[in-house]
Amino acid sequence: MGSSVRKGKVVRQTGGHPPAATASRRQQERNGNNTRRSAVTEDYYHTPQKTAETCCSESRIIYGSEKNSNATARDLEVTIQTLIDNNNVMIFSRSTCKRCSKVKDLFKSMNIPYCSLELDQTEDGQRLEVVLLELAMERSVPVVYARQTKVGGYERTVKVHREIGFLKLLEVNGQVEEPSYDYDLIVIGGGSGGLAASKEAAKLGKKVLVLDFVVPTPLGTRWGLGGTCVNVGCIPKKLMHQTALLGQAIKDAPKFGWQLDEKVNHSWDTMTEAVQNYIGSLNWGYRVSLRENNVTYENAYGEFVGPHKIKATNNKGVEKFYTAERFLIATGERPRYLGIPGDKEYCITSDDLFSLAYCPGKTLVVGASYVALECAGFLAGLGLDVTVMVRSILLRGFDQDMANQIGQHMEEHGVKFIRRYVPTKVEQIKEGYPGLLKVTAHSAENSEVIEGEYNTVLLAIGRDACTRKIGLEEVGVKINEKTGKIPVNDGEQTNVPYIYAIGDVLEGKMELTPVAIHAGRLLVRRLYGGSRIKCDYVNVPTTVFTPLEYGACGYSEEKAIEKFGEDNIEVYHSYFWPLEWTVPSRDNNKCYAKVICHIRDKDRIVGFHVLGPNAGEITQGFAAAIKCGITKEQLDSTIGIHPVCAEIFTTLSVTKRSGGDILQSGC
Ligand code: FAD
Ligand code: NA7
Repeated sequence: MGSSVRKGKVVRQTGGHPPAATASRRQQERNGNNTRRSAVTEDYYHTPQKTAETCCSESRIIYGSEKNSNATARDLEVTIQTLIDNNNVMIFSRSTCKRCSKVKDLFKSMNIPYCSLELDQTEDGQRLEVVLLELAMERSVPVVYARQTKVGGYERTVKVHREIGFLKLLEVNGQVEEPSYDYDLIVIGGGSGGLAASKEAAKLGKKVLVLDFVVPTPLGTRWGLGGTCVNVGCIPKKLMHQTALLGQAIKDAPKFGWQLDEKVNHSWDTMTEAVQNYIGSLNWGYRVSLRENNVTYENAYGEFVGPHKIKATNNKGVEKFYTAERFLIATGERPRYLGIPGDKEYCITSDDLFSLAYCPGKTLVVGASYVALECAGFLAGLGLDVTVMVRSILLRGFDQDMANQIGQHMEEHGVKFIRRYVPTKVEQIKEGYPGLLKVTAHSAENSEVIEGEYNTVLLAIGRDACTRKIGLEEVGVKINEKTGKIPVNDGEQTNVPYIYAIGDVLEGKMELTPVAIHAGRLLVRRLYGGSRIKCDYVNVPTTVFTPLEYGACGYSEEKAIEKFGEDNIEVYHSYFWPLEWTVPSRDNNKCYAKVICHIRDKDRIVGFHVLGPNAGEITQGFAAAIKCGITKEQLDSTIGIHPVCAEIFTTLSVTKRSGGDILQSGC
């Protein structure tokens, strides 16, 4: 389980002696000389533990990126030369060629690591082969290089093996070079996923480096270690949601006998200071825990500069270079901007909101997904004048029945909605904290134009994966060019086998903190702990912290219909009235419970949805039951807890299809 990396170049004595650092290397280690270390690790070798196939795919993908598919002959030459330069033994091969297989078997039998490129499985492989054969002056594959020198084809390789021996050929001063990296694992991004994975890897005895760097927002906001969730996501969001809930509780309190003699006011400054202080303690805690787990942390921006090699640039512009056997991309996402005049100059995003030095005042929230509605919800809950500008629908991707009920509830509680409009211009009318902004917006349906004045404009129109400026093209990691997201296999491995990705950068996965953490830990346990357990991205529960909270797990009604067919699903539903809401006469028939059952699969519950207080707390437990495959019958036979909101799920009897009455008037 121990670390397989040595600092810098390491050699193995011929004759199978254990690894030993060279004298100069040992000296470097004693001196802690980083500059020397990066110079030494200019050399790059594949690890001997890896199979030849792994090496082969690495090389293949180095070449086969989309960027190179229109490669010129010169590009192809560079690709070939890079592979030769970067590998102690490089075999150009075809997967179907028997002589190629024999050559690879020969190296395997000698336990000599090699890298092979399977030209028949490589994009542009045919063209590559033509250029290679010309360069090497050979007639066919295999073509073998050792220590950057051509050995030749099959016959010549066998001859060298018999007459000289490859161990001899690869020997330097009586020693055979072995691959060496600065780290076993370098994690780029110290957010939810990256921190969890790095600590887990270190616990399993690996040498780990985490790079975390926050590029400031256009308005200059930056924050500490921990990523989005801690600094500008889940944590401050939930605390501000709680602030709004307390405001509601204060309104309810007189009905329960509390005599609030003075007018109750809210202080934005006190709230943000308290929230930021708590975040500061978490930032500190993360640093301590990295240190305690022997994870090296650098506050530096990571960027691939070559195979197995990364550049780390700190905020003073100082660059360092590190190598690792494996890499984990966990760089997350950042808010998107509209690309209209005035957006970056005058608008804020969620990255700015939670530490805003002044109360935002009258606010326009642009966007209609959960970040937008949550922010709009708590700002309104603080008593601010809030408008949401919606391009199309609310909460795209979520159950629309639930989304519309959330919108209706927000509207009834003072949030204004401008539907089917998109902003086209933001101008400053008055400077200040907050100042005054004029927003021009166009109808998404016709040519109508509207204008409005707001103190603050909050953009929540989606987030872009941080993948376009981290040198992925240098190592051939493919991204979805449209979304910037990274496709991975079911083991979170990118198309470059030594590079993995987790969290919000992943294509087609839920962007949630526990997902990033879970995937990161499981990945590391598979890589270093002998585990085979993969992350199950199905039935991940989630909660939207709008004023009326929404918890969900499994399929939305629309998706269930699409997947199983309308006739094959049964939807059971009901409104409910939380006991706590009865005395203050709050919203009867706003809280709502719904389960979606797959009729042909024993009425298995495939969708769970709840609107009401503590929706997240409710959903968490039911998510475990859904993971275990709970059926409607089992749910019905579960005895409820009285008087709580969640008990409604044990008594759902009205199907949506029946149109039966679901209104509630008491407990
Ligand atoms: P992040 O946590 O984003 O971490 C990535 C880190 O990498 C960042 O620190 C970034 O600065 C750094 N980085 C980027 N590029 C580089 C580089 N080249 N070199 C070094 N460092 C780099 N999820 C929930 O589960 N529940 C919620 O209630 C919830 N609420 C949210 C509310 C908001 C407003 C937002 C924006 C998100 C919310 N999320 C929530 C989502 C959650 O925050 C993310 O899913 C989670 O943080 C993703 O973790 P990650 O490790 O992929 O990335
Ligand atoms: P989402 O889920 O990507 O939603 C973006 C929202 O913004 C959605 O309502 C979009 O409307 C709207 N949008 C997108 N572009 C525009 C423009 N140009 N003008 C107006 N409205 C626009 O983003 P979120 O920020 O809520 O959440 C992203 C992730 O962050 C989430 O998964 C969490 O992990 C955290 P549309 O429906 O496309 O018409």
